[in-house]
Amino acid sequence: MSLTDKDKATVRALWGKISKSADAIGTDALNRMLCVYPQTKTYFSHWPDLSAGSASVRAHGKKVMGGVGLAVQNIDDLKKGLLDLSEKHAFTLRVDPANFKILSHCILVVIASMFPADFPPEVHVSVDKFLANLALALSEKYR
Ligand code: HNI
Repeated sequence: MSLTDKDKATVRALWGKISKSADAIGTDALNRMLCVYPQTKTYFSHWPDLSAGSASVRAHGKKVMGGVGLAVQNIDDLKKGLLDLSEKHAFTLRVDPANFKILSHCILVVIASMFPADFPPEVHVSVDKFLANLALALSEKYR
């Protein structure tokens, strides 16, 4: 499960190609999470509008992808790099960590659909491992 040097190089290279579209990826991934897994809406009941592409969804998509960018920067030590974010989700936001896998999956689907030419199976496997490790690192403070 741990990332090899090849996985890390693959994720960094892909991020270099897609990070300029991070806001759009984040918005689409959140739209999908809220639509396909409506139980996740409970965490955002304070937003004025949870519908697809709303200002709240766009603003939050940007924040989430900022977190993914932080993870790429800290790919050599995700647990350390995401510790503050993990603490916030565990103790302030109280998000069930099962949801990290759900959003990670949505991000994977969006990257695959927006960048099909950059997403052959060998990239898919490295990105899947990266997102699984990101979800695990976000869960760190829960234990
Ligand atoms: Ni998450 C806030 C990153 C998954 C619910 N989240 C943030 C912030 C970042 C972030 C960054 C802003 C923190 C701050 O203000 O200091 N979240 C991430 C990342 C993932 C993730 C990188 C996984 C890929 N968050 C989730 C999931 C849920 C979630 C799966 C719930 C289903 N996050 C929240 C909520 C907030 C939040 C709720 C506060 C939002 C607000 O508007 O109040």
